Amino acid sequence: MNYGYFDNINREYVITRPDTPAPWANYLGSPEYGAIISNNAGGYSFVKSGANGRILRYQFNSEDKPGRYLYIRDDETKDYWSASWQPVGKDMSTYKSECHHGTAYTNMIAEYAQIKSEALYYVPLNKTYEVWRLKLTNTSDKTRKISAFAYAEFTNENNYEQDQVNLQYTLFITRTYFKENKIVQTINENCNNAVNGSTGKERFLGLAGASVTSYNGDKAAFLGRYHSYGNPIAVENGMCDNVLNYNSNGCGALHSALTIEPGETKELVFVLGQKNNDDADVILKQYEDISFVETELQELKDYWHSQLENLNVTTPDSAFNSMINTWNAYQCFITFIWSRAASFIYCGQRNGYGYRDTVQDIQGIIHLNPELAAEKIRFMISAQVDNGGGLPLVKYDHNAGHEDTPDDASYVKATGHPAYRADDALWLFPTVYKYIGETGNKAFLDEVIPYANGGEDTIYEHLKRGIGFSMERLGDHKMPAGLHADWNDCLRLGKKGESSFVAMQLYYAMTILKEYAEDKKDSEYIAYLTQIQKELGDTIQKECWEEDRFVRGIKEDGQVIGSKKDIEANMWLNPQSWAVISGLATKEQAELALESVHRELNTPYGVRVMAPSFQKHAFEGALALLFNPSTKENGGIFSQPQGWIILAESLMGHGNRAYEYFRESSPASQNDNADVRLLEPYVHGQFTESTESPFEGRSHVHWLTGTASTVMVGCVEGMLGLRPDADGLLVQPAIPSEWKEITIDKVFRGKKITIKVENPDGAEGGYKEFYLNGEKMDKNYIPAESLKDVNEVVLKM
Ligand code: IFM
Repeated sequence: MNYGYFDNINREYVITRPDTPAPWANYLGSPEYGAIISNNAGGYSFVKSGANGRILRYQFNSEDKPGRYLYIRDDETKDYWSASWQPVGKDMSTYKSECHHGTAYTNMIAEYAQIKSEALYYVPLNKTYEVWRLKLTNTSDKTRKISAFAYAEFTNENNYEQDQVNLQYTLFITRTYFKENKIVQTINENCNNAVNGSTGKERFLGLAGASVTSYNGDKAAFLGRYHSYGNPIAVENGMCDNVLNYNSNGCGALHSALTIEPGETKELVFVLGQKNNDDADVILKQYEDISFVETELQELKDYWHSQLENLNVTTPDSAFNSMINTWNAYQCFITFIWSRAASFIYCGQRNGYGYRDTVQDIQGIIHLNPELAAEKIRFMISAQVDNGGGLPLVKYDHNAGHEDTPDDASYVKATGHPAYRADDALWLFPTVYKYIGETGNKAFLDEVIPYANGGEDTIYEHLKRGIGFSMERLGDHKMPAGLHADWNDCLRLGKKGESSFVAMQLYYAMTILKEYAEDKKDSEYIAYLTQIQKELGDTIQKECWEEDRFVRGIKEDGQVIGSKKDIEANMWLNPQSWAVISGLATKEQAELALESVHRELNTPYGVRVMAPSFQKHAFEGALALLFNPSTKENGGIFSQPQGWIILAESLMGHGNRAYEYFRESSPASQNDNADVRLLEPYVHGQFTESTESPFEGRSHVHWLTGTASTVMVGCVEGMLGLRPDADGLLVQPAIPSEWKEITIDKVFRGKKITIKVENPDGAEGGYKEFYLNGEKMDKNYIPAESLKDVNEVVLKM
């Protein structure tokens, strides 16, 4: 069963049935002013921090309520409904609706009782307030008396936990006022610096384009006793009773009574934000000319669509196209901007960026906006400690050069991160490599960036210290020590335990840095890297290769983890994919390991992170045991590694396998399986339940996941084979045999390239001929200096 479709032209996902199996969300604004909205208008807003700047209340782990509600009432029949299907929830046989989730806007179109409504929600570009535009059209042939109500449930305190639980305090600190055309809510209004230096706050919900007929600033007065969001007494009565809150829960509720002639459309603009009265007036004034909304909407679309323009692919699979051209790309931007700040699962409590998550997130947008990526790379490098390790959590108020580190009790107390993780800084290597490849900006390596705790160095030297960090912390077998954890937060091998995954990351980092060292003719360092990489490679081969797989690691006490002999967890995904990505595996090992993955870990919904799940034979430190079998790190289909296995298969020229894995795990490919998957068919989640779960195929933790970037990289560098390096672009697709032709439009260093891949014989990798602007090339490589402004490339497979 499906609940909607991809509109690729408008870059929208259109929900045609509102009773989706979960709230299907969209992101508006940015964490400066962030808003999350579901297809039933559930959601919340905040200023700067999901946890400390919450202005709209939302009940987590509940029923997608409350939200930005717009109610419509026929004042003659007294029937009422909402512009989103919920909260009133009219019978779907008479209530028709479409929710258009677009790039940073959501538009809900509904028709009921011969009134067509359009509720458009957005945060104007670079602004810190939100707009709800309600359009009402009378599609009947008689004059209609219609009441429109807007309802916003303000928190009583910006800290969302305080708002939810510290009621003996928070219920008594707010008031609402009706001022002209708006409800103004004050918090601690007498407080201006008088107590603890704190200042009061003001929020508002205002109306432009019509006059306010009645209002409420008190939640209980608007909803009524024993009523709820689905049947507020004010809407039932067709009139608010103008009660404001004092020592109770506040809200903004505005009612406007309208007369709409046949065929006529009336528009109202509600604006919400955390602003004082004067600023709110200035903001509202702009919307007196209602066409301003269209201007702002166009601005938003132009901005976002321009962000997505650098790559456009046309393949025979529209799910692949929708994901790569719009939705996966858009999700990459959302994870890049929002990190793990706020969703319907993340309540916003994190006070910083996870190091590895953020450095990984950057990878997803490099091909679309490399300079935006570069800014964040610089920022993350400034969070590298002078010992070469990354700060596990980079605080939102990170002050490069002046930070404490995991060696300081103060850092541990402030962040809850007790120690360094083995992998954090190693993610910098592929990320920097991708940026330099996309731009050709080798001078990036010479930029000087501070260390988190003082001192500064060029990026090149920062990278050297990254290698040094691992090399100074080797375990007994001379592989990098596991420290607190590696990519897998649930795997505690012990401080001196060793992770094969990190060893492979380090091996790969050395390859990347050697390329830069060669460019810089840093001969002493090249010799050093060559030697340590050889030793590391030999060690991994000796300690970690077992017949047809690489093991997952070695515990501090010498126990091998992920051995074929183990009863549980005897096959792990990441060491197999990374053995290929890192270039460590021989061809024979790569083929064997990838085949083992397919045989032992593949399921109809993607590849399990390991199997069998821990149940009775977990080792001490296998925290995955905390989860039910086939869930998350305990044998679930962790989504992030799907990107790595797609990449690994592609690097081996296995287009059919790469595509098989893409289809199994891609949200768009499961558009018709929404009742099983539950999550939005346009975004990746964190994981999918696998075979031992009674709910195999159900996915969880929407939107904010590193999966966006890894799958993007797996598809773009892997399947499409677009692999830039400092000097040009390698084109090496690995596509399913059934794709006879694909076209890729890419902007590369400001030049347009159209790549036509012709595959008449049904190959899945490799190429026979390669042409650049009609000239046959001896390799499938485009030297950057040969590019014209507009280029035609043909690759015959
Ligand atoms: O790698 C981690 C990530 O940093 C946070 N979510 C879970 C992943 C796997 O443990």
